[in-house]
Order: sequence, then structure tokens, then C-alpha cells
Amino acid sequence: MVKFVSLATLVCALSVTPVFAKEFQDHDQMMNHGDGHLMDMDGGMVMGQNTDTLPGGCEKIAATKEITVHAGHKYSEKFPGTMFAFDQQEYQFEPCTKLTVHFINDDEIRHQWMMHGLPKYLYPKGMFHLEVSGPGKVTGTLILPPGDKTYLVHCDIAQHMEKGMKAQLKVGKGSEDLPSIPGVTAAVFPDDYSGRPYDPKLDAPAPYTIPVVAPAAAAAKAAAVAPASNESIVSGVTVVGLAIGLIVAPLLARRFKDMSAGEIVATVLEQVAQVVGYVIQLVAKLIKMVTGKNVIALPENK
Ligand SMILES: [Cu+2]
Repeated sequence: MVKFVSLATLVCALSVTPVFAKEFQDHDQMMNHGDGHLMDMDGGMVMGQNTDTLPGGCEKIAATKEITVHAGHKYSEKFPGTMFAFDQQEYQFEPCTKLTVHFINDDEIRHQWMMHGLPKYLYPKGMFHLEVSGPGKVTGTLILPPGDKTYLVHCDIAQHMEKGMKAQLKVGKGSEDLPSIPGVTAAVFPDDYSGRPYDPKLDAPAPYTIPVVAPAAAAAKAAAVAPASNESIVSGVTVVGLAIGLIVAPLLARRFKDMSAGEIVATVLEQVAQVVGYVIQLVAKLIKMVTGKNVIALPENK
């Protein structure tokens, strides 16, 4: 009997032991590491913060906005088949808006509000990133670029975007609608609750094809086949150059669509700098291969 009572007491004691949830934390004392990177050791992080540099093509800050975004499992309830979601799936702002985002994580796990496609001359890796591990809040600010463009916003933790944590942010009119935004656009891989077995033929997603500029491609092919003749006014080299130009032009046009002159110049300079850096590396490697020496003497390990 005594044994039974003590066992019962133990069971009771164990069953009322509360599971301590992590307390909500406002990450407002983060360390500033420069270049818009702020973080603390408790799982709060901001990357790509920009509070004062105007993107190329913005004459002034057009508007100052503040939003509060929630992330959590509970927001996915209205979207069958998902596990995580933001409380809002679409945002829209005027170009050149100074936007402050208060990001609140309502879950006991790690979530992010990561925005992609920003100009790389201003935002490292083209990203603006807010992150909180466990329930808490971080706040970050950026200045949106000019032009009509749609930016992907997602949580980059494995499978969180695929399971619903995805949104789009339109600047101006936006450039398009992104796929698989819960409640906004159709899913690329729609859920199937019919019970029909998987059929690789029927269920394969539509292949994505890169649009080919037909006449230019044909010209390039012709140029490759036809022997170059010096007597011809239009030499093979010209045809190849023309063909490359025809192929590259629409790609460039798409790349620079909606960009201001300032932004185009900045982007071109950024890419030229990359190419120059690459060439220097290549030359250094070549010299090293030939001479067996480092061009720049490396510090010796001690
Ligand atoms: Cu997440």
C-alpha cells in the first residue's frame, strides 16, 4: 500500500511538472557588426540593414513605412498541406520606400523573413534578412529600390518555404506573381488527396524551358557551319558577333528592365569588377603554375 501511494505521488508530481517554454524575447540589444549586420547570441539577427543609403535611381525616400510580420505554425492552418506560414503573404510598397519590419516569431523554433533579389551593390548577396530563434522579435530597416519588381520573401530553414513560409513583396506594380504563395498563387506541386498512386508521367511538373531567340540561334548555327570567307563582306566573325548580340540583348533587356540609369551603371560596374577580379585570379594562377611561386607572398605559418 505504501509502495502504491508513493508511486501515485511520484506520478502526480511528474504529471504536474510544467514544461517551461522559452520566454518571448525582444532582441533589441543586438551587436552591430557593420555593413548592416546585427546579431546577438540569443538567436536574433539582422542582415542587409540599410537605414540611410539611397538605392541608385531614388532621388529621395518616397515614404516611410513600418510593418509587423508574424511567423508561425498557427498561420498555416488556413492553407491545407502547409506547416508554416507568415501571417501575411503579400506586401506592396511604393518604390524608394524606407521600410522597417518588425519580425515576430511565434514558434519555439527558428524562423526567418528573408528578402531576395535586391541590388547587390547595396545589399550583400542581394538579401535583406531577419531571423529569430524561438519566440521573440527583431527589427530591421531597408530602403526599397526603384522600379516595378516582385521580391521573394521566405524562410530559408530547410523545408519551411516548401511547407508554406513564402510570400511576395511588390515594389510599385511588381513585375510578376511568384508561384506557390499560399492563398495567392497556384502551387507548382499541388497537393493531391485523391489517393491515386503517384504516376511519374502524369505528376511530373511542367518542364521549365528557357525561351530561345530563334533567328539568332539559327544565325549562330549557320555561322558555325558555314566556312568563314575573307572575301565576303559579312565575315563569319561578324555573324557570330551579331548572333551573340541578338541572344544577349533580350537577356540584358530583361535584366535591366525597370532599372534606372543609375542602377544599370552600378550593376554593370559591379559585374565588370567581378570579371576583372576573376581575370586577376586567373593570371595569378597561371603565373603560379609557370613559376611555382605565389605572386603575392603569403604569410608563413608559424
Ligand atoms: Cu521558418
